Amino acid sequence: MTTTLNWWKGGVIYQIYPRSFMDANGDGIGDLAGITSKLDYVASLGVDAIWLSPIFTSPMKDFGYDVSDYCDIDPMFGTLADFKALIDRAHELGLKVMIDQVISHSADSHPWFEESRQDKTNPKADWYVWSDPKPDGSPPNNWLSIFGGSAWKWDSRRLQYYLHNFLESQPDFNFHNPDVRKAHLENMRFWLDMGVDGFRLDTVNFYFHSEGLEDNPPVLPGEPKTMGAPHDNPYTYQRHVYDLSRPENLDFLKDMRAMMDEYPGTTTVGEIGDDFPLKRMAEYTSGGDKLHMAYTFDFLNKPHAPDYIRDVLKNMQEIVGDGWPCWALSNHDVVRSRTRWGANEDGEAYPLITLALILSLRGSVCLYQGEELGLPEADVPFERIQDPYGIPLWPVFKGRDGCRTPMVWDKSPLGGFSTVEPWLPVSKEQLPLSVAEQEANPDALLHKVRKLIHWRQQQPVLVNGELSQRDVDNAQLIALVREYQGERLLVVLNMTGESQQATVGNDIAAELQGHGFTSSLNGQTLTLPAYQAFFAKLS
Ligand code: TEU
Ligand code: CA
Repeated sequence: MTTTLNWWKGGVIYQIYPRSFMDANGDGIGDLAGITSKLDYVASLGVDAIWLSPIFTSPMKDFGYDVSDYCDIDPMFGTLADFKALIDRAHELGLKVMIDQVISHSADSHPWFEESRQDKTNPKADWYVWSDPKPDGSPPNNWLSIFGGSAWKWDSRRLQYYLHNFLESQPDFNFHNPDVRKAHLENMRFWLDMGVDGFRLDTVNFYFHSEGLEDNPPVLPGEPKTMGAPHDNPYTYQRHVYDLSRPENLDFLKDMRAMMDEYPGTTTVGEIGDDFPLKRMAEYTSGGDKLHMAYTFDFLNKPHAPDYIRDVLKNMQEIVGDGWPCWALSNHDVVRSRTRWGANEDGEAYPLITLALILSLRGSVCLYQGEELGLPEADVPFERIQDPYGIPLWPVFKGRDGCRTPMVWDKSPLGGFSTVEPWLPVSKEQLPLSVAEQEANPDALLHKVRKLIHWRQQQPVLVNGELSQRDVDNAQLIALVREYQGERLLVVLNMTGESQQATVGNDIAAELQGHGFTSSLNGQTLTLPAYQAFFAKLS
């Protein structure tokens, strides 16, 4: 575990989805006291920080990504005192605490929006994005909501439309208004003063819209649809030129960074969904005066073919420059990686080699709760679906509930998560992979993940180093060179189910041990059994 101010650089962040981590008060929904009770477990993984998905007061239409009070805890999760207790315990264990700021939009029940929608002249009239209809009554332009339909919702009081990039109940703020920007920064300061160590910034490139409200152009035939949304979603048919990633955002991020810098050792990681995500990541994380890190959907929605991985890394090297990525294979929005990437792979070995991949890249890493157990996506029956994104698109897109089911702590029917039937069903298929089962089995994945993370944290070159790719004579293998303060380290990964061989060159100085993978090197010929990795110091 690093204790420097730059702990986040190359750090491992464990993402907790609070509703589904641990229920301490027996109402079927996870809470802060539950999280605190499991922090020893999280710390035992060797991670640097936790990121909590939203815990703030909310009508929970989007399960907390719709905030109605930015400076309080939702009673469902506990109180401010519970949160202080959580921070204290985390800090005792050497864990940093990051919280999720959802400032691009609020809940429609936020008092600011309730005031804003009253009329066109109230003090908050300009805090959200309002527009008159076209003469024929239709919405001002062709902007779409990611969650379906037009991004504009008619308000019968103001006789105007308001903008919502997500649910109708998530109106978008007007960031062109300086009071809005100031209010959000003040709210963030509230949490910094309380002792949080950083923020995950929801939809960080959605803050500003173009005030001209121009129509977005279509994605032309043959052009890639690179937006981080399922491809059956018409949102991906547009180039998002005017509704997001506007140039004004850079100045706001600079203001935010200036505030963060008043709190040494704190950090930010932005979520970027964009037509050109890496370009945006470069823009937002370079120069040390905006975001600290950002993540894109590169490994969150695509297949894992070696060519694809090489391409992402090549683009990253060429485009991102001194910016700093945060890699994730899974989170609360996408199908769990074991299922999405590894459906036909070995369910035990595959999660470990994919983790080894992101732990070997230049950047930081997010590990989503349950990934350390190799959990597959849960199959949630239609009657139990909660996600408002999943219901209209069912069954082609089943929404995000399958990765949000309760954490499995033991193999009892409710997984040790709660004493009552939880808000989403516990996955029976996941029970044999519970924490208790794996703790008791020395060969289980959980122990291997722990070993790998602890080992990686002891390798300054893997934590901090620059990255280049090495050509080897076997296209099935991913071969990387990391370099830091004159030291060079070679990483070769076999993500396939078959043994692979390659010639690795004559500059290997010493093979590294202790990570838990096996391989054999004979002269310059490396043999990697299925799903194994090789790490060596180069001369
Ligand atoms: O996600 C933004 C976002 O782009 C996602 O909607 C993504 O495209 C989709 O989930 C992929 O399936 C953030 C949060 O992570 C998400 O949980 C929220 O619902 C959303 O913002 C609105 O706040
Ligand atoms: Ca509870």
